[in-house]
Amino acid sequence: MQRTVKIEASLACANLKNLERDIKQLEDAKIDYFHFDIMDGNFVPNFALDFTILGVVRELSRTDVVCHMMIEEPERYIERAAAFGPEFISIHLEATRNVQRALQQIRDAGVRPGIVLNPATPVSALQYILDDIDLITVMTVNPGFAGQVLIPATLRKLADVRKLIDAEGYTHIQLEADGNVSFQNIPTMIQSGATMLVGGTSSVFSRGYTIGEAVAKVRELAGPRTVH
Ligand code: S6P
Ligand code: MG
Repeated sequence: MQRTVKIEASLACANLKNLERDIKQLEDAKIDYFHFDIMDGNFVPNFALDFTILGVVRELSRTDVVCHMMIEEPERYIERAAAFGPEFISIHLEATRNVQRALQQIRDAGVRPGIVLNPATPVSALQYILDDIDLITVMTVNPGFAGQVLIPATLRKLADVRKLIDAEGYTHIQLEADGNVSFQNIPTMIQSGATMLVGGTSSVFSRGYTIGEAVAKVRELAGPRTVH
């Protein structure tokens, strides 16, 4: 079996002064998704992109978007996010009390639901929501900031989530790694079963590479992987 790996560009790491140029270069590099971080200064101690910028991005490009909501009670903003037509909206398991209800809200809005786990959240938390999601994100750093160092235990966690997905037969669910997806970490992330990689300052927007060169390098490292 071959798993095709999709590559995302984390737009929070783009040069906002030259957003149009970066988007064009990402399109030329045939990036699979734009990863769009929304923060509330509460669930995480920071702010990132917002719906105004998402509107600009959607005007500039038809590239599919993964909307990563790092906000408390994300159900308050699901309709707003869905109005921009992203492919996925992913919410944090730690941020809502009624997880299935929030995921259903995403589905009802015509968007594919994703769940995100912070590094310390156990994999077992996924067991009863596999029917409700199309995407699982393992945060490989604590959310809130770009440019952090990967937490090593999260690589084991990726592999544990992969085992769960395969054992339960939910092979349509994508497995995303978010945080310090560096050229160095990519091979292990792929070996651990990731199918979507969020490229930020440590790969797609890495200094010393053009966007085109960086995406090509990520793609080469990620490759289509044959699973036996
Ligand atoms: C982190 C956020 C991420 C970052 C991305 C940055 O809170 O959800 O999507 O933007 O991980 O990448 P890097 O390579 O700087 O860690
Ligand atoms: Mg993110």
